[in-house]
Amino acid sequence: GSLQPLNSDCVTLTRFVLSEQKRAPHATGELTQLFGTVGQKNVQGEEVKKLDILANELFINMLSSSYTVALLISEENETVVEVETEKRGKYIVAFDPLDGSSNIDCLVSIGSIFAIMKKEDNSIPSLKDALKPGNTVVAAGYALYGSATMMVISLGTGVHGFMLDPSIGEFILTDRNLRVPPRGKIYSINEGYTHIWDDAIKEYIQKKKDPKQGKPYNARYVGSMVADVHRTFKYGGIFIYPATKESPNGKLRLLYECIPMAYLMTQAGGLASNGKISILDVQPEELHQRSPIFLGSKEDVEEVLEIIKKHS
Ligand code: AHM
Ligand code: MG
Repeated sequence: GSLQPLNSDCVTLTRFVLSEQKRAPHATGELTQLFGTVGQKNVQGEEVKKLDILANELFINMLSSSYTVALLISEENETVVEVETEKRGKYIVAFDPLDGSSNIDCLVSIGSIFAIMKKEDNSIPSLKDALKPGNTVVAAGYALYGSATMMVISLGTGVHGFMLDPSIGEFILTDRNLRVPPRGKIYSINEGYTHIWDDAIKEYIQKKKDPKQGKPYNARYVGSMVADVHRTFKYGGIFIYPATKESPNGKLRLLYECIPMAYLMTQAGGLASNGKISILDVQPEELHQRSPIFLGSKEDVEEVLEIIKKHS
């Protein structure tokens, strides 16, 4: 067969972040340097580790040695991880190194999620620096390990998607300025918990299935937040992980699951609420705090919020 001509001008992730840096008037290059660490691989395979532990070690090692980070918050670490003084930079990174743990063993899509914040002063990094609301995020993103590997990021100027080309080991810009459709036809929630939902959630999901109230929505639920949120970006609709009678704050974690996704969804023209206020306005009080989340197409989220208001 004929060889595909080599594209000598494709926008790699590194190239994209560099050009974003040029657009920022006071940029020092440190954030760019931080992104530079994501493309590099370093799996030495000394011993077989659980994939999520391995992913966590990779995140911590690569971020700490980027000389850009002061403090790390990981789903896998009970307390904050302080970067040693000599390697310390000005950013704070909250991440879930490998989300969707129940899908690892059966090879269903999983992902990594992160948010980047800036440390305001030169004080020794501490817990209070970690408890920052979503409206202080400077960049966020996720990697989805699906039928292809994709990175979706925002540095505050829209949401952009990059597909990994394994033949050259680069993430190539494939989805510039991703916008979530204003309304979708999909609801995504774990319906096995119907018996412990609030009446508002029951009413909303019932409505989405009732042909008398419009064309019924499709149900889609992978059980990996990154996959469910990525589908919502591409096709529209709503992703819900509500509070229930058993877990009054839902399941998903505010700092490294809800906030990064809320930041991205807002940047893409959608909404992300905890049922009362924007996820980005919630003041975190604990490192591993949970939050209910309603995220997706603007009109779909508004619709469920109306029903919640009516029931409250
Ligand atoms: P994890 O951090 O243990 O992987 O849990 C988070 C995952 C999310 O990816 C997903 O949205 C949710 O848990 C699914 O939970 P459930 O199985 O209760 O529906
Ligand atoms: Mg998780």
